[in-house]
Amino acid sequence: MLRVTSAPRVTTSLLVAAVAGGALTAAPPATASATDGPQEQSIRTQIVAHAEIERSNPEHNREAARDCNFYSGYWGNSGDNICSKWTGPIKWRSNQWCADFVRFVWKQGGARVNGLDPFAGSFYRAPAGKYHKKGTYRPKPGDAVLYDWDGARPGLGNNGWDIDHVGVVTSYNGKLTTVEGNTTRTSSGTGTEGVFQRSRSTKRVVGYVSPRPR
Ligand SMILES: [Ca+2]
Ligand SMILES: [Ca+2]
Repeated sequence: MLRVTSAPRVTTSLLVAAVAGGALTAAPPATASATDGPQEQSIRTQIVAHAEIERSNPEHNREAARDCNFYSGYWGNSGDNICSKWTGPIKWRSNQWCADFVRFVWKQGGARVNGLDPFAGSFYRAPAGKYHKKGTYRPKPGDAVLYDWDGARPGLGNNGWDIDHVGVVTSYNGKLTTVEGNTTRTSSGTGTEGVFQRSRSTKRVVGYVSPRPR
């Protein structure tokens, strides 16, 4: 639905700019959204919507003891089968589950998930998405954001194995707003881990991965 209304808006603003400025060479802002087709825009909208659905779903949005969580259970082969908790037919499993959360939301949103696994670095390694190094790209809603917490500066390491955490971008204005799994409510790092909205600087960001349509 959003793509239907956003497309004419872009056209109108470009026309207004062209008429007012008399400069047909004036380019739109160099955001990658200008290159997204309706299908990509729709997937981004769906990914953000599903991230918010999960964040507000008390059946999914908190881990139990020993990192037991719904999302690792959903993928079936992630981590360890040591959990006794069930959500419907899904038996929870124990793992560090940030990537299991993001790939779940990508799948619900209609994005490709081939090659993604429980490691955050799989978003770099997998063919599912398109990687953009930080500084070369303006992040957009629905992107996966890749963090490297340690080291002098954030890096991919050996084929992405230095990446420590992944979340879903919901907005960007110089600072990131994200929805992430296996994180705490605030940067103080206290409380039960779960699915939370986070506000983050890009200081420890390595790069971003754009979803592709299935
Ligand atoms: Ca945890
Ligand atoms: Ca690291």
